[in-house]
Amino acid sequence: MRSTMTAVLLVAATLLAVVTSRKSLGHDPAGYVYQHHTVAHPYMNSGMDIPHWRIGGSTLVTDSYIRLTPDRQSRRGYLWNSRPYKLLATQVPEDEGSMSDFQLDISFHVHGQGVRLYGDGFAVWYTKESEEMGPVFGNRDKFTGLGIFFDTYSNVQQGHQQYISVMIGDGEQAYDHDVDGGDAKIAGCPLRFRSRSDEVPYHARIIYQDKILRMHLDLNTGNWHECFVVRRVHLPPGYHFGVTAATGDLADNHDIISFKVSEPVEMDPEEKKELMDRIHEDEVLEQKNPDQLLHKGQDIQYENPDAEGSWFWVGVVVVVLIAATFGGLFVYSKSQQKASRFNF
Ligand SMILES: [Ca+2]
Repeated sequence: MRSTMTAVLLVAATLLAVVTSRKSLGHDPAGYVYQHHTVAHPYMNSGMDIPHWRIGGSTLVTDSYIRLTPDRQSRRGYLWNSRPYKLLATQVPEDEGSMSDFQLDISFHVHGQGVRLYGDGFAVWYTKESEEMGPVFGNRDKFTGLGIFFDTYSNVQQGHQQYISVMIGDGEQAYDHDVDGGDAKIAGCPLRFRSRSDEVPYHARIIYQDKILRMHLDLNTGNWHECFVVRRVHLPPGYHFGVTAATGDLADNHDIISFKVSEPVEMDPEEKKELMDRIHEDEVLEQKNPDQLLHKGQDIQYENPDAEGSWFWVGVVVVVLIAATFGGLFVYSKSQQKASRFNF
């Protein structure tokens, strides 16, 4: 099992990212919505339960959102779909594409009182295991399947560099928080998905179709921005959808407004052609470097305030280096002058 999953991981390939944005196609899925795997307002239509979903930890359901963690330290909360995806053969006709294809639309709102201090983030799951609390954004470690991490705190940089990353777990590989996932990540993007408390929710669309996994976000700009595309991803039917969140020393409200699973629709011809061209380019690159089966995509660099900050520090370093070089040359020429005085 281990060797099979490792082989699957090794051939998962992240396409080189391009900065694309598509006009918003709306936030409602265009395909058939699987109600048993969907949670949307009103959440509780009978008693205190959400049909087909389980909550745990700090999760609190209100009329307008499902709060996985409040803006308080050291909390963990989950929302898990109790029904495995498409495990029942009668649920979906066999001719509806691959048995485990899906589109997942999530509306979320990450916010809190902290202006400079907030964390840790939330994660979206499609995994074999479910309802087990643990250290990976509130979920257990060493999961089997898909994890997408909306990380508000960079442990590597010790600062608030918001980053979304994806990992395919084999049940043995750990998620290392100290390095924000490290080499276990197969793709990601530096999008700022946290918003103010008075802002409306943001939207993520994750599509798994024909072994290609892609994610777009609409941060209320009216456009969908690509976060990543990974091909050769193998996710079987029968796993569970879930979303979890955690706070530690730093805290935030992690709210889920809706979580909708639907049948992915055919891509529009233009989008499909662009994707096929990128896959072709990727295959050509792969043939040139047959030893490097896993090549990570370059992150998309969006304009954001952090980028300005980074360029400022790059500028400072360049100025210091130039000053040090000229300073060094000056000292060197002076010492040469001194030496020459004593040499003749
Ligand atoms: Ca982190």
